[in-house]
Amino acid sequence: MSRLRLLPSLPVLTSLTLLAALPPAAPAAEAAWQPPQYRVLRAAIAPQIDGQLDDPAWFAAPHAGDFVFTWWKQGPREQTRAKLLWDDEYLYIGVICQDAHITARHTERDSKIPEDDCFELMIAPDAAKPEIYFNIEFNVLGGILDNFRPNGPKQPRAPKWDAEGVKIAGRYTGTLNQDADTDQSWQVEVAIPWKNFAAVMGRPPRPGAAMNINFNRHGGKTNPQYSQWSRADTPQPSFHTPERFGRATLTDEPSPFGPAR
Ligand SMILES: [Ca+2]
Ligand SMILES: [Ca+2]
Repeated sequence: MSRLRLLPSLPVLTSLTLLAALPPAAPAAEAAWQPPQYRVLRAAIAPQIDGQLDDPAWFAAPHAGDFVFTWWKQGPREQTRAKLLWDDEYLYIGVICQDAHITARHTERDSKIPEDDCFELMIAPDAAKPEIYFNIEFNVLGGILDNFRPNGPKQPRAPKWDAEGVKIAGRYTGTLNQDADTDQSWQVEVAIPWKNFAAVMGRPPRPGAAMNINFNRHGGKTNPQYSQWSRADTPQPSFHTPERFGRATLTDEPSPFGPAR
């Protein structure tokens, strides 16, 4: 299989004339900024990775809250519902994306996933080392682009980093790549083995482990909005702002139930 040249997220973002320079956020808004928080429940029964978010563990897990449109200029703000779960082997992501025009064409690893409607997890697995982070982007077809930044956003990413053993499945309600009609949503279910983060964190993680994370979306061809869980602080679109990631804590609270008492 041929391998396409990697395209970092930043040049893709900044090349879009739609998102020209915006003034920085107002000082008052900046002073009030607090990182969003998420308590990651432990999956009592591992979800089946089939793109259906109907597993009992997902049912009982809260979503992370509304996404923000940090660099919004115009167009509908399509929302996202994102959840995390964990167990000894995996970090699980369940996401539903509101989307009137679903774009998804790329399936080859590390291909131009950001051109599609895609969802991105950014994770600094050890909150004590916030500059060391990974980003894993995926679309509804299961296409993945992933990278490792061992020395922060201003230094080069690792030459090659592919998360191994990732399980992913997606579903959608609507049509793909047919923007004359109106779609409803797409959803993806992902399991990422913790062992991929072994360079940064012990394995397996323990309850109470603190991580810095963010979720981001690219909106695809039509209405190509950028949205994210935790608001970046850059005037130009950039998701590589680890100092602005939200906070996640692994809990030992089981989902949906612990043992009967
Ligand atoms: Ca499932
Ligand atoms: Ca879209």
